[in-house]
Amino acid sequence: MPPPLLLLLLLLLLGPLRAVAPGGLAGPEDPVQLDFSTEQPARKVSPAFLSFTIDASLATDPRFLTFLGSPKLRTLARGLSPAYLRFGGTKTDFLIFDPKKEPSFEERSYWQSQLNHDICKSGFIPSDVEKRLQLEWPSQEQLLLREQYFKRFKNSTYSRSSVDILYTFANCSGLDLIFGLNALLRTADLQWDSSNARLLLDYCSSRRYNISWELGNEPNSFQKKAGIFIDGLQLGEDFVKLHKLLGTSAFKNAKLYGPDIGQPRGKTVKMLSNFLEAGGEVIDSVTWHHYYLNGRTATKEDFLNPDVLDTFISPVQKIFQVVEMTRPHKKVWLGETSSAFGGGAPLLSNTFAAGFMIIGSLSYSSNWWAPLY
Ligand SMILES: *[C@@H]1O[C@H](CO)[C@@H](O)[C@H](O)[C@H]1NC(C)=O
Ligand SMILES: *[C@@H]1O[C@H](CO)[C@@H](O)[C@H](O)[C@H]1NC(C)=O
Ligand SMILES: CC(=O)N[C@H]1CO[C@H](CO)[C@@H](O)[C@@H]1O
Repeated sequence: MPPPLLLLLLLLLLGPLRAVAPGGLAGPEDPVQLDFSTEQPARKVSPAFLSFTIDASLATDPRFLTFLGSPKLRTLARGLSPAYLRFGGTKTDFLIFDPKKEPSFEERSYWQSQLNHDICKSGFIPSDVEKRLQLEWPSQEQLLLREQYFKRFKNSTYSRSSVDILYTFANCSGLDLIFGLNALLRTADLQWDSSNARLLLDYCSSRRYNISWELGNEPNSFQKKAGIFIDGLQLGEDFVKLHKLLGTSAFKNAKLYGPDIGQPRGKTVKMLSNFLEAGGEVIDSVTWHHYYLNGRTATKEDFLNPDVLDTFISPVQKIFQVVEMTRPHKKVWLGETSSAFGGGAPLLSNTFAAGFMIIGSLSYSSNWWAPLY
């Protein structure tokens, strides 16, 4: 049985095929009768297809990670289980693990509220702390959006406590955590510097956490984001290095996904192909990202335009072409997607209008069992 949400999407998917529009094309005001056939699913996808990402920028100020203790949020997240929870995004490559860092006051309140309780059933942070964080969130959100807009990212450190809060959220919600490691930590000769990853792996194995891994986010735009150019061959070698490191840790059997590249255009195609030559063997799925529109300029008409919906098809074909040539039969995952990049299009990405894009990706990806998050 697919989870209810998935089933709902499958039902919606059948809709357009059976739409009855008497007298030709319906105008915007004309009622259209939809007839759903629920006897046979049109296609089947992985039960974890509808997975999702928590943007790593949430850890920029770790006080806000305590939102993940909300029982309401956990209940909602549990509704998506079985699913992957990916912790990733641009900030992945600007986060540094500091095992000596002390938890913030808010994080300490979070842990105190969990004392003597079953960790998954315990209460949230005290309501005055929660209210203050909620009041402060809009200005934090503006700060994060500004960082994105100007492509000027600062390094932030995260503590053991931050890792614990994230893992607890995943585990208590029945989600499998995929953690994106910082790929911009580099030695003088531009090789990946694995020392910080090693610290994190040591900590996570001491806690017996079960985590899958990624390395870097949209490495095709490292130049733009950080002024460092890393080519596909180098990145492939970096993944091999990470795979070796996992092999000597408690994460011997952990999954590794990558390279989380953006749209397969121009040099990015070459990068993917070189990456797969050099490192394709050590990854469990090839991941790429898709966005339909730019959130700052997208209009309602764009969201409803079938030509915009169809722009998903050609990058999918391109990705499969490259994978087929370099690592045939490797699984391909849509590793991150949404209607519009740059924080989404206000009043559109978070409304019903964006549903058509989700359904579009679903109907097209379902041929390949590609999880969507
Ligand atoms: C982040 O830290 C790394 C490692 O110390 C350093 O190489 C990099 O330049 C820093 N990036 C920024 C934006 O400060
Ligand atoms: C770890 O999680 C994966 C799913 O991501 C699961 O298949 C595996 O059985 C788990 N391993 C352990 C030791 O619990
Ligand atoms: C490491 C850890 O805390 N794992 C727990 C995740 O949740 C399951 C139950 O859903 C526990 O059995 C594990 O011990």
